[in-house]
Amino acid sequence: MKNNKKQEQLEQFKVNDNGQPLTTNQGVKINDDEHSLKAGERGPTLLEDFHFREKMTHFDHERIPERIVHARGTAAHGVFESYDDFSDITMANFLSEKGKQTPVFVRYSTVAGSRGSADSVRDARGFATKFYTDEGNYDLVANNIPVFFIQDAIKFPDIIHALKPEPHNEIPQAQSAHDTFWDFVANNQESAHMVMWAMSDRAIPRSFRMMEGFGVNTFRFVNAQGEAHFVKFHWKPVLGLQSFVWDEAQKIAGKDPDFHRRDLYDNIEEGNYPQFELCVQLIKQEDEHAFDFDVLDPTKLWPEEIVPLRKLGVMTLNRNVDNFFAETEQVAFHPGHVVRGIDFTNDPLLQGRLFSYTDTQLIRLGGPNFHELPINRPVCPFFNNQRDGYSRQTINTTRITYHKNSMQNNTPYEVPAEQGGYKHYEEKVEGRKVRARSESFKDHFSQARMFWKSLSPIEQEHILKAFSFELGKVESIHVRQQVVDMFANVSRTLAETVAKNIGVAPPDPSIQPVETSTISPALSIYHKPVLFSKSKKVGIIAANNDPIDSIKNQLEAEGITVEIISDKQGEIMGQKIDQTLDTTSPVLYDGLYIFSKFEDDIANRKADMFIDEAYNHYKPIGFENSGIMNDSYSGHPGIETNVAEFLQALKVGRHFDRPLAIG
Ligand code: HDE
Repeated sequence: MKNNKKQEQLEQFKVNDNGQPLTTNQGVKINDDEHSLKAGERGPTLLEDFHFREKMTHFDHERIPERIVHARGTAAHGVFESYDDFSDITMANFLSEKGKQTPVFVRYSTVAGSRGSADSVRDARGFATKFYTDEGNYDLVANNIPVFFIQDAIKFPDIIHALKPEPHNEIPQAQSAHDTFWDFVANNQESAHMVMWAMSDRAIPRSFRMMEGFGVNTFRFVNAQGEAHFVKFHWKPVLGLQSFVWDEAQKIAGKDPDFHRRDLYDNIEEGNYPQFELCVQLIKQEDEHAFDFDVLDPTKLWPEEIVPLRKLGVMTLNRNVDNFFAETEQVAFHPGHVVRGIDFTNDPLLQGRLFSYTDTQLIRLGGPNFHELPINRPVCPFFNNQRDGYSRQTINTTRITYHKNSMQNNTPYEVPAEQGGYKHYEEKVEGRKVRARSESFKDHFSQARMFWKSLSPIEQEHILKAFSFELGKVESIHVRQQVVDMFANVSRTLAETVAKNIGVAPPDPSIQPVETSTISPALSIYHKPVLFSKSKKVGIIAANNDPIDSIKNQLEAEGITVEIISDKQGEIMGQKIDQTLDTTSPVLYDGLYIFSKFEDDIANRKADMFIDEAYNHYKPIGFENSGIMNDSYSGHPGIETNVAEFLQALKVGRHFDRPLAIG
């Protein structure tokens, strides 16, 4: 990495205690860490035992409040490289030059679950990026779904209360399949569009490396001439989009609750660096009212076919954190952390977010000095008259703590806009003070229907199943009915099929879908499939003496991560067995390669289960010898008998046209 300013800065804070003596926090060497100080061997512990008190007090205070939303997350360092000089649209310095590199830190998350919840749940994913630019920190605090449940920030506590586990018994964890969430949906119909996304395959991504990111809110780009554009931000994964199937996602939650965290960590360690292209959609100021959606409405997206994407650069995540707490947990993002050239709009969700993020850091990180934590520090110098407060680290050495002054020649000084000072875009604003919502925000169903119509049949089927699953868990029959009636505005097929599956009346014939002619093929995850096998994971199931060498080598030569699975641990033909049929599960692999039968019948039954499950989840299965292969699968899509075809099937990913699959 050319630009490693952030890495250099973090180095100063790193401590390696390997080989060092044990001391107290005051630096006093400790001669016994096994026994508290007692009055006699069987006597009471003494208050003067400063070492015991310090150790226990620190332990008692190890936890900080988890994030109220997005508590479960994982993060990595990387670098962003600008494709060009984009000064025609923004003054943002990190976009001012072809090849300019800026260090970044990205935290991925789920929204609803608590810090220890499973990775693979059905939920939106957070995708927050901190750019440590030469002109200050810029945070792009994004999600993997381009729209949101609500239009006004004042409703955020309501949607989150409804989504989180129910208050009487704190059940269910990290799931929307319960009464209060769906009651909120039915009675707050602005949620329709995002609910369609949340029920789609987008909400169960295969990997953080294989999902898109969206800034959701509408921001502004401003160039040096003061010309502005409305802007929406997108991250496009180089690996394209991949998702779990729902049965698999639920099983992974038990078999490996850290699945996404592990996938990101392991791939970065392996050198399979995830990459994402940063793109923007731009709308000219004068075209603010030229579309059939309001550009300020966060429940609407701008179809790519209508407002094309412009590529700005590429981000590569190439370094894992050294310490989860210090970096991933203490990082503080804020959509209000912007740099020159990026500004806000009146999007009423964004306006409220601008308050919430600082407010939440104050309680979570314990005071106003969280910007001094190593992970949050800008890489450029920063000076102002803010002083003191909890955990202040800076030692300010001057007497001047106010502006204006003469004793320090009126420094730190204000910087004129022409010389790099941040100046807000001078938007003209007028209006009465009202608690109201614009008429232009009141169409809740057109884009929900556009999304539905833009998807492939298999994606639509997954949405039907997801609605049926979620509503099938809702106990209040009237809530089920309200939801079914609501989604008849989006699709009669959707509402009628779900009604049948969950045992409520079909929606009233008077409720008909809103007509919309817009279709956006780009919304389908199968629109532009990326075929790849590098960094996918294959399990080879083999018994004693199976000649696995050549297959293993061929797969590894393609950059595939291979694990050897057998009935017990040890070695096969000199190759280490990584897992047994008990320590792993087919849901943790992108494909299986099967060798011969085991001597033990129970092992064969377990191996059959592996095959069945991989079959049901549409995954490629290769085999050398049909010994334990369920014959009825032979010749089905993605069931292959040689490595070359298996590799091709692995590149494709899922084989949804399997006649017997029940995933
Ligand atoms: Fe957030 N959101 N949010 N949000 N959000 C937080 O800030 C909030 C919204 C997003 O990895 C909190 O530091 C309000 C949209 C991400 O650390 C909190 C509203 C989008 C993360 C907060 C929204 C997001 C957060 C909790 C509606 C997609 C995790 C902890 C007005 C663009 C960042 C924290 C990380 C976190 C408030 C809606 C993305 C409470 C009030 C829309 C990725 O401040």
